[in-house]
Amino acid sequence: MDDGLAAWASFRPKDGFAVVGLGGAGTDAVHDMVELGIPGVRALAINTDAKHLLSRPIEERILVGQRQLRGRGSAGDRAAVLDAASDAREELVRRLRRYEIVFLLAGLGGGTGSALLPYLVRALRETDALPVPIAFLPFRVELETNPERRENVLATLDELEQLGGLLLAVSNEKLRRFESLPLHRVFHVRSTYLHNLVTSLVDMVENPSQMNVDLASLKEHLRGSGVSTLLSSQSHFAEPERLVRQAIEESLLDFSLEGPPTALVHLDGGSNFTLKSFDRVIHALRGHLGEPRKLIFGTRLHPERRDIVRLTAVVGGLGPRSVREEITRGRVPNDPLADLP
Ligand SMILES: Nc1nc2c(ncn2[C@@H]2O[C@H](COP(=O)(O)OP(=O)(O)OP(=O)(O)O)[C@@H](O)[C@H]2O)c(=O)[nH]1
Ligand SMILES: [Mg+2]
Repeated sequence: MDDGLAAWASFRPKDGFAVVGLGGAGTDAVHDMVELGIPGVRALAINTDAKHLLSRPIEERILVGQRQLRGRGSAGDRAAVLDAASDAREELVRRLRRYEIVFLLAGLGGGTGSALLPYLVRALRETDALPVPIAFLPFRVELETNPERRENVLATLDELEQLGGLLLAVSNEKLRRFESLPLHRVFHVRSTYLHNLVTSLVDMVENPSQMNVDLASLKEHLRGSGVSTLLSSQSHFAEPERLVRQAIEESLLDFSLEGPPTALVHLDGGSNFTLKSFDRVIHALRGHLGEPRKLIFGTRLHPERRDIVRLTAVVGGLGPRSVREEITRGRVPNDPLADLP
């Protein structure tokens, strides 16, 4: 080992990944991910609601706005949260800047997550850490019945749009196909997608595998991805077309492509997953998405998966319309009870 490499190995310049829940929904998602297991990833939660923080055992928990909000949450008051965040700025940046990639998760519509998401993206852009904002778009019924919530969502999207760069958007509305599950199980589906994403990215750079990607390439790719959606699916290795079609149909955001997308693809396969199987998945993806502007991929073999392949992908370059339409489109069906005699 040469001296430079030995020095790097004994003193890693930065920690790898952190997942940070902002506000109630973000914290719940991080808590689910911790329960699913995220070895090597630091978990943090930041909230104005002390009771909620105390109820979620996460490694690092930070209460902001004690002076302004007294640990009671913000009741949708973005301005009060921004005021609190500016007091806590130095502390928050100091805690987060040590990571290479910082996933910031928030449900839009409340005060805390909606205010902190663009605030922390902007603050971390001044450091070497790469912020990856993940916004949960509320159910349409929430937007239609609560104008303040809607305004908070739009204000947050405006700010994120002005900041440009990567924004991973997932829509609660797309979870409706699980509507007969208890509510916490429905949100858990979204947490599982996010868990697949984070563990796939960690695998890509941290665990030597058949095809891995270096950290600099991963960060550069994510930086250039713009508005993005998350895909995840699994199927038999002999059905690559089904794997890809299902991933697109079950994407957590309805999207239309306005040009060639970017794609980050990770495949977890079993002992039967061959180079040929890999090629067939990439071929199917190109068939559905067109020729990506940029594509990076990683794979990992888990003998216990046997014949089942899991695809996890971030498709980027969607343009802001995909998110705006999700917020503005359609109305919820009329109250079914209203038609009763
Ligand atoms: N996973 C999850 N999502 C939720 C929950 N409650 C609300 N959401 C979604 O997340 C959005 C934001 O709500 P919260 O996360 O509670 O808001 P907050 O960021 O804590 O903001 P304030 O409570 O207003 O300070 C809502 O519009 C819902 O779509 C929850 O308990 N769990
Ligand atoms: Mg809250």
